[in-house]
Amino acid sequence: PLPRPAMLLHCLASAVGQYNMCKSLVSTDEGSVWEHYACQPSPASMKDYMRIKVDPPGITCGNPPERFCTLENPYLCSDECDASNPDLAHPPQLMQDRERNGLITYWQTVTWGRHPEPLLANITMSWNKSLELTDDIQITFEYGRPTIMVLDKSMDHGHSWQPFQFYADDCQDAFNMQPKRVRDLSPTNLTRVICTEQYSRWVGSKNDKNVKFEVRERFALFAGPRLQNMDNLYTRMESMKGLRDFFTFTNLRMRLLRPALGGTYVQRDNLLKYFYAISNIEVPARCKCNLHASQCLLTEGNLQCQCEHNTTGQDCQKCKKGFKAKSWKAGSYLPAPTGTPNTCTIAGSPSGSNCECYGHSNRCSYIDYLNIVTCVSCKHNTRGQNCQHCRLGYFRNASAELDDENVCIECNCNQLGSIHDRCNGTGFCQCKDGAAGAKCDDCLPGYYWKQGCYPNVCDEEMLLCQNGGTCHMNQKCVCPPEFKGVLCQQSRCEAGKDCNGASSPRLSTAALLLCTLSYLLATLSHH
Ligand SMILES: *[C@@H]1O[C@H](CO)[C@@H](O)[C@H](O)[C@H]1NC(C)=O
Ligand SMILES: *[C@@H]1O[C@H](CO)[C@@H](O)[C@H](O)[C@H]1NC(C)=O
Ligand SMILES: *[C@@H]1O[C@H](CO)[C@@H](O)[C@H](O)[C@H]1NC(C)=O
Ligand SMILES: *[C@@H]1O[C@H](CO)[C@@H](O)[C@H](O)[C@H]1NC(C)=O
Ligand SMILES: *[C@@H]1O[C@H](CO)[C@@H](O)[C@H](O)[C@H]1NC(C)=O
Ligand SMILES: *[C@@H]1O[C@H](CO)[C@@H](O)[C@H](O)[C@H]1NC(C)=O
Ligand SMILES: [Ca+2]
Repeated sequence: PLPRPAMLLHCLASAVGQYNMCKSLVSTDEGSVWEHYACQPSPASMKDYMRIKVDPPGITCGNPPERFCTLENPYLCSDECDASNPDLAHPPQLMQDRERNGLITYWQTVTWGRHPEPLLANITMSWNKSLELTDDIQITFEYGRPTIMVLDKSMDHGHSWQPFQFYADDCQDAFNMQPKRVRDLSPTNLTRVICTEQYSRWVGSKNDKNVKFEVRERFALFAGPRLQNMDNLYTRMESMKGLRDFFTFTNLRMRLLRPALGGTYVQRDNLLKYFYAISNIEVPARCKCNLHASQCLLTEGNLQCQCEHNTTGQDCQKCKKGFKAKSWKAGSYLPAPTGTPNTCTIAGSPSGSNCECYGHSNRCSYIDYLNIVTCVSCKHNTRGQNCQHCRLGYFRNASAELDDENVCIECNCNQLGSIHDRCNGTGFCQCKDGAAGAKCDDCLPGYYWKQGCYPNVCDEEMLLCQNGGTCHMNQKCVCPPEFKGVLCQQSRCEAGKDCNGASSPRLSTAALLLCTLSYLLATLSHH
């Protein structure tokens, strides 16, 4: 064991600036307390976790068995690929196996028998997890590297893809791009997608088998040639737009567009020497955990960050339930060497000067004349200094916590039946006279609904229509011709009143007689 001071030094050296610890117990005057730091998992060989798919179907050699030869030995076509014989098969998984005893194992395609049709193959690698490159991607080709290929990446599980790097023995000819090397890049354009000729020219199949995507050389632009100044890189990761994303991916895809040709043109008389063969794909990367985890483990077949700081999600990309006092934030590499954890804090915990918005706002503003800090633009139908109330017209969802997006439910009061669109704490609206129900969309007994509740005009019990009238939908009595009135209670012709002629001609004749008679009487008495 190391002597104590040396051990301490050793621990410090490995802890500082590595972001490999999420927390540690430190002793203070008030006793031991946890300190929290920005943290990230260590780099790992991600080929162990990748799922490989090759396209098109039938591109892998050996079904049916076929012979092939090599560029360096073009007239000795005695090698055989046979999918049904384990010793002669070259299935895709040999691109990610762990080779033992120096025995090289490789995936191999069919030969270019269909020339001049291009020999195309896609290799798609999926992780179902956001990863961040930590060193060069390295693809090892046996029997020569392709003369044209593209490396693509996806950051959204294969929904969208973008080129990562182009490779060709002649960039201008293949992609109409100027050939570049990573060393042509400067800190300002290091995320530029380039075409490189470095890995595609014929140098003999044994001399250089590797095609690289240069991560180290790009890091070195900030961290120095031996990556001795990683702090500077991490500082740039925080400040330079797109830098972190450039190294982030969930899937990679190699599009092999033309095989090795041996430094010359395609020789049609011997197409059995043209094919692709890959013995290894190295993808050194770490799980992207947004600086909230130092471990990333395989759970149920998928990589999963072991989230700290009260975060959760595959990439620790959100706050745990009940810890949404503030909006989620990724941890930060700054300030070096331990960074800022940006911990999710418990909802409802006293926060001092720290303004809580329960995750419904990510902006606070200081109101000078009230001397308070208040949340701005509360979302999810909340309102209040801490977005802790529901907006008018909404009520609190009793089964949701204050930091839940569903915390406020619309009152949904019936516009015609209710006085206004607000409701009480359990969602009951305030009803107009005669209206009923939580939303005021019903009527009390004795009322009928017609764009609101109105008292019944007639019914079958208390407000019976009379004289043979019938009650129509509680709204009116339909009366026989001789009667009128709300309940048909009134005869159309009562004594002493003028009767409507049309309805009863016999009566009106009598009335006329009566009138004539009284006129005569009046005339007689006058004389
Ligand atoms: C390879 O992938 C690209 C992009 O999805 C697609 O256009 C192309 O057809 C694929 N090639 C093969 C051989 O499957
Ligand atoms: C991808 O990972 C997520 C989260 O771990 C999981 O729910 C999902 O089933 C995985 N998908 C596949 C295809 O494995
Ligand atoms: C990157 O910038 C450097 C210097 O600013 C320039 O010389 C170089 O051509 C640029 N590279 C690319 C690929 O644009
Ligand atoms: C997460 O929440 C638990 C429970 O309240 C608490 O004990 C722990 O200290 C929190 N972790 C951090 C990093 O704040
Ligand atoms: C109330 O909140 C719970 C928990 O989030 C949610 O499942 C439910 O849908 C919410 N109710 C309404 C009516 O939104
Ligand atoms: C809301 O109003 C209903 C009906 O008047 C009542 O039963 C309920 O208790 C009220 N809820 C609250 C929280 O006041
Ligand atoms: Ca292998």
